[in-house]
Amino acid sequence: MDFAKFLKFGKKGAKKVAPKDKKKADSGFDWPSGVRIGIFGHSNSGKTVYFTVLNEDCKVARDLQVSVTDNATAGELLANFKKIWGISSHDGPGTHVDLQEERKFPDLSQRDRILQFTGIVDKDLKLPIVSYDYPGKAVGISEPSDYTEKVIDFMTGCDGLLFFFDPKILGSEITRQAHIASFVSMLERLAPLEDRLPIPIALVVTKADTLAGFAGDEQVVLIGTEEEPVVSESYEVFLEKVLTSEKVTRDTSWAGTVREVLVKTKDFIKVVVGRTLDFQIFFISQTGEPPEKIGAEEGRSLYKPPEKVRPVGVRKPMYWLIKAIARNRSLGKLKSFTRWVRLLSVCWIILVSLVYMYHFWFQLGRTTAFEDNTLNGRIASNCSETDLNYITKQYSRYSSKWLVTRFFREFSGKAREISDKYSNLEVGSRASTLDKTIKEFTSIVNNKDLWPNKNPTGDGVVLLPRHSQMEAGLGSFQTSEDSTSGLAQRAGRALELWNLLKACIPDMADTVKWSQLHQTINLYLSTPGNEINNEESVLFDALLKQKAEKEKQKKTEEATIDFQEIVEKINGNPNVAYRLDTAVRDLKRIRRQLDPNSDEARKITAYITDANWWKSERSYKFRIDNLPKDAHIHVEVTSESNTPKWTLKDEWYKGTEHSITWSPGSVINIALCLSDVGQCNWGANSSDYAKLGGKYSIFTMEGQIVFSNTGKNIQISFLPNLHNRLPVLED
Ligand SMILES: Nc1nc2c(ncn2[C@@H]2O[C@H](COP(=O)(O)OP(=O)(O)OP(=O)(O)O)[C@@H](O)[C@H]2O)c(=O)[nH]1
Ligand SMILES: [Mg+2]
Repeated sequence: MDFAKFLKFGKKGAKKVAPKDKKKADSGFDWPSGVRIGIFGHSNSGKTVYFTVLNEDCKVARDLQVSVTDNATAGELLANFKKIWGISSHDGPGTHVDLQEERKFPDLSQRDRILQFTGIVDKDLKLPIVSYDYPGKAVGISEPSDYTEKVIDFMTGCDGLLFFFDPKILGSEITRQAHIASFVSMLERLAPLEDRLPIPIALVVTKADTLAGFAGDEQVVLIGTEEEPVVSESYEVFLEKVLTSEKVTRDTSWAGTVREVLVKTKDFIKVVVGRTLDFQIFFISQTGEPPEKIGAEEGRSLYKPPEKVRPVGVRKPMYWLIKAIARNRSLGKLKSFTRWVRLLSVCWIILVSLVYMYHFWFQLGRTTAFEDNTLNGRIASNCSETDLNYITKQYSRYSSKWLVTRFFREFSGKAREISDKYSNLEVGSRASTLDKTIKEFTSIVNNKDLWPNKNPTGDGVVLLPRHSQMEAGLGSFQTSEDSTSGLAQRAGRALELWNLLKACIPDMADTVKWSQLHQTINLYLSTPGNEINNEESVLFDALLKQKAEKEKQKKTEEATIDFQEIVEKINGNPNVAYRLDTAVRDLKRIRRQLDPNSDEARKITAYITDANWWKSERSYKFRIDNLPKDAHIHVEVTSESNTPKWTLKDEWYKGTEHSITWSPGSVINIALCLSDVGQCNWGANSSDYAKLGGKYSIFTMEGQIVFSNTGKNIQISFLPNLHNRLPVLED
């Protein structure tokens, strides 16, 4: 992007046109590109002489140099120079001689001329300048000419203006008013009344050599640097301050002249002061000395240039104007830049606001509104799974939106947390639904009256609505859950046990079926990774118990007297070692005497199989029901010959559930720590210690354990109860 062009955008009025485009103004006049300097002066005000003398004066100056860039301008200036200085040239064969002839001022301009030159200020600031000399009567209000429109067009597109004022009209009230009025009306085209004047403007009083008290260079610039602020004041303040300045009061005659000029140009000064800081008043003389009057023609006297033309102050107005224009341009660029920055800032604020509004009102607002509408005044835990699922999805969708993940990351994170919480509630609610269904199953198992009846006309059982409902409840977890999820697996286990129970009911005497149920429960308990919760353990216990009751019922119908005695002896002995070892040994001996295909032999085999289950290394789940206040325990299982190393680095508290891996003969070491966690060194420095030994030490862990040194005790339950799982001999 062209940065310069970018900055120029936004200039006002005539200045809005970039230099390149200034060639062709709206009115259709063609003007060359460059910094446009307008000299607004009526006929005889000294414009043509000014351009000529300025060109000569700049040739030896340092502060301002002009270098004419086109031949037409150079030719015009040379011709006028020769006239004023009285030089003519004679070209003979091989010779070129300058001759002195009579000096005279150029005639009043009859046609216009565009003047182009490069202005070099203080040797470093170089600007292409375009100026314009024209017949002065074109700007007279009363005498419009062919050039009037063109001159106005040039002036209104100028970068700086000099108002040439001929002091000879000071005495003529009407002419003076007319001249000032035409300049003021031109200024109003530049900037409507009251508006800031956008370009530097100077009043140049020409022919100052004719003014009383004018003594030369010191009086050229009226407003000294220290008085510059007065141009922002009202006319009255301006007048008073200028007239009381040391520079003016130094010479009373000069003070009088200045007062007269300022008073008589009041209408012009009033228009300018207060509207621009770029205002100055110059007094210049192109000739230096008053020219000698040689005659008169219509409306003016005729003069002859003095013998020595010594211009006074002619460079000053041009120097001041070029500098002010350059300063304004850099300020203008800065202003454009500021304007752009402001515009961009506003756009940015609007854009950011829109993004925020879209996010907060639409994206977030819609999500929270969905939540509010769905909850409808209820607390989340009272909502249905469908509702919870709906809210979870809304928050999850919101958290992954493009805008949210990029610009509102914190909101995205929070929404994900909320979504997870609703999702957990949903899972929690499903888990509690499943728990309720399993409890229903347990209560059916515990009350035989609630069992399904045997189908009188065929196989299987007749389900009551309660059974079908429970069965469908369990089945729903199989279809709606991920089959690997804990809930789906728990429901699957319960459903399988329900089916096994249904298979048992038609023939209560079928011990194989009951054994299958028993084995299945044991398999569930011993499979690592199975998450058996409390409700499920209770169900297992209930099912194991039911089997024993069925056996008792069969006793009167089928058992032989001897076998019945053995059954009572074995099942009636609560000693673990007896049930798992002694009874097995005795039964094996009895079985040898029986017919291997007999019912009794089959029952004994089933007992031995159940008893053997305890012989392998297995994982057992338990819950710590009670501990002394603030206490925790460490548990380590070792072989009989080893002492615990307490390297598990895990402490267990009241109410928590854990598992240990145990095989017959293993020692269970329990360290009880009554005080701070850190001091016990993971059990090595415990408050008390219990070593549970013996072949079936795990059974001694069930129930109350008393610590001998401190007298404290703890309470542990296995899930499900170990004693209930001891093998039972069917009768
Ligand atoms: N006293 C005095 N008279 C001057 C000076 N410069 C010019 N004049 C007189 O003013 C007359 C007009 O000067 P010009 O430069 O031709 O005036 P102009 O503004 O070009 O007039 P138009 O071409 O009609 O617009 C000259 O003929 C001189 O008589 C000056 O420095 N001092
Ligand atoms: Mg002229």
